[in-house]
Amino acid sequence: NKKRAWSWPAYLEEERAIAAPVKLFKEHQSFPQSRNSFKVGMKLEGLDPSHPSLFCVLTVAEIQGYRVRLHFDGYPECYDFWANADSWDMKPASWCEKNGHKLLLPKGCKEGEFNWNMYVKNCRGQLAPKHLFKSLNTSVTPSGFRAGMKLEATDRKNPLLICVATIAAVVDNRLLIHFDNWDDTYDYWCDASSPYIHPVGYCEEVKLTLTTPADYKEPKSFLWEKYLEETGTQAAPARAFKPRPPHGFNIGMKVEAVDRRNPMLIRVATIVDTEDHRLKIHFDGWSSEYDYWVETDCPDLHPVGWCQKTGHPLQYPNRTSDILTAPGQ
Ligand code: MLY
Repeated sequence: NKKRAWSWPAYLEEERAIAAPVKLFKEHQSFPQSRNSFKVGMKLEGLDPSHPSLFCVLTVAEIQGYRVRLHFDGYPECYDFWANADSWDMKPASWCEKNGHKLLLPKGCKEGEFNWNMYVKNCRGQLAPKHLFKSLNTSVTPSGFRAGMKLEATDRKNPLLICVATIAAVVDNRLLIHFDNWDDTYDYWCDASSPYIHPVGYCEEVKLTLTTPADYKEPKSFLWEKYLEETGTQAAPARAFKPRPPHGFNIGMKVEAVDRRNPMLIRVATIVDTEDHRLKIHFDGWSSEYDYWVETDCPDLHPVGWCQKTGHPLQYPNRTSDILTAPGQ
């Protein structure tokens, strides 16, 4: 019963598989240039992944290689989530105030009375120093998108709907998409290359149904020209949209991917299906009931070798002889 240490090269050979080429990954998925210098206890501002229009007060609760577990101050641990240290969604203290975004305060703090310096002093915490935020130093090319402009966007929570939408905010090269007359729970951030945003007139051109704003008086007779006039707004210019080239990932390629059911784990995985902008991930040695679809630019997807390079544990495949299936299968 000789056991050799598991290794990617041996595994790829054994499986006669190839690693997904590094050039197919976005910079934020690929090997980082710097170390993760966040420390447990550091406080910051960041997006709530399940309500991305909201910035919240967060504390680093755990470090694992290049990843951090973030905790919402004043809320139960069950809301904690993992992010990469270079995530754009993490900002230093007072970033919201400087950039005109609302900050959701820790539970119990009163609006207008919150002050970062007092707050960290009172809870004997520390602010995460500015230089740790890689996302602050990204160079940005002007895009032509401005807050308030209208467009047609897929509702990511109801992906069959393409709807009348507004750019609620522009920060760096990111756009906050909001759906007209709906609350902000459907909002999401994307960039100019997102496949989920289109210029005004797109649905008409490709003969799809455009979902009009909630409570729009006569949805059947919706006309963009009229709506823009009624709302005193402008359409986002078509030239600002920069469609993505095809992704290049193929079925059978191996990757390292975060386990959605236990997001602290990264596992050996295989691409088992592809769409224009999504990949189906299978965890090697596990039942396909755990397969899931991810966006090709998802920050939880990494090239082979990422865990080793960043000092994160990698979950090796189960041996095929003990494939785990759910009871009843
Ligand atoms: N069934 C959902 C659909 C909401 C769609 C919201 N989009 C258009 C922003 C509901 O009625 O709640």
